Amino acid sequence: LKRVADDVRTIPEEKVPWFPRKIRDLDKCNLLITKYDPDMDQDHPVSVYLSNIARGEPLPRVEYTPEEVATWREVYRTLRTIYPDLACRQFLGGLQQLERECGYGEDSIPQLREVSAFLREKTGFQLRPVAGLLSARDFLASLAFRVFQCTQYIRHASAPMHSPEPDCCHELLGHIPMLADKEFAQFSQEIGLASLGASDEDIERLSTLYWFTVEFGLCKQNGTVKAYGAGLLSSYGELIYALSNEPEYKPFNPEETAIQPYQDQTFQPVYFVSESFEDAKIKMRRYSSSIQRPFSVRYDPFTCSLEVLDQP
Ligand code: NLE
Ligand code: FE2
Repeated sequence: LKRVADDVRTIPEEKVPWFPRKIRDLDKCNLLITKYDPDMDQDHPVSVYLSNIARGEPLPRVEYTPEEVATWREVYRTLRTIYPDLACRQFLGGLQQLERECGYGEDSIPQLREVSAFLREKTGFQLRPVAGLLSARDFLASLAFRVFQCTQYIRHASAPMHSPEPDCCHELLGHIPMLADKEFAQFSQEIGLASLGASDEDIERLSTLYWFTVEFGLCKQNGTVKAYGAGLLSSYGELIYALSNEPEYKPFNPEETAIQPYQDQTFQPVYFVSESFEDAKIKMRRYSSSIQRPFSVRYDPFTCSLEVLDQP
């Protein structure tokens, strides 16, 4: 009996993948899986724009070219006209605040530094720049600390209406307005907390859930279906398509959604619809607590660090 008790009280370290315990540990969560290699392309802005939380470096400012600002303008203008009909209430509220308080508009690309300061006041989320698509494990881990890793470069001018990879239009228009909502911020952090130290299989399922909610989620509001997923809210082409009745729709149900195959090269063939935000949060919470880990975590907002508790 004693041996059993000892066994369950110690985390078997070698079986649990490493995970960050303090916000500064996120400097080690930088595994890129993007095709883009900063060392190969010295002209690309991101090679100089990375910063480091541990050293407390301020978020780097980017000098965008007139062509880049023109791309932003086109993306902003076209999306702005369809948001009132197609975006969820929380998104519209966040975007209005950003326009009023954070200089959002079609004339200039907002800088991460200002946007991060804005978000910190709204929900405690902060931004950090990243050079491309991160590994799911590293990306999700940062959410546990209310840190959102953001690209700063912009999509190619030839394809403003859809980009297969994240860029600043996607982050600034798709994600940021949602992250200004308290309930959604909580939802995002909880996915992050569930991912810490999880097995590769569980990371795969959580990132699929993230994909079909935070990136491509739809939800019902006052009897109509609206978009809340950032991948939709930053793509004029896919936002219209996703709400056109053409694709397949399934009710959001974590057990089923977590194993739905997906691709990131073109529009999704299927979208998951939540009854409401509240409903998505409750279901996701139930799912997360069913994930088996030999410990539990609690986030301490005062120290921005985790308390790791052995299961009693
Ligand atoms: N398809 C999105 C866009 O065009 O903004 C980007 C998705 C990134 C996951
Ligand atoms: Fe995204």
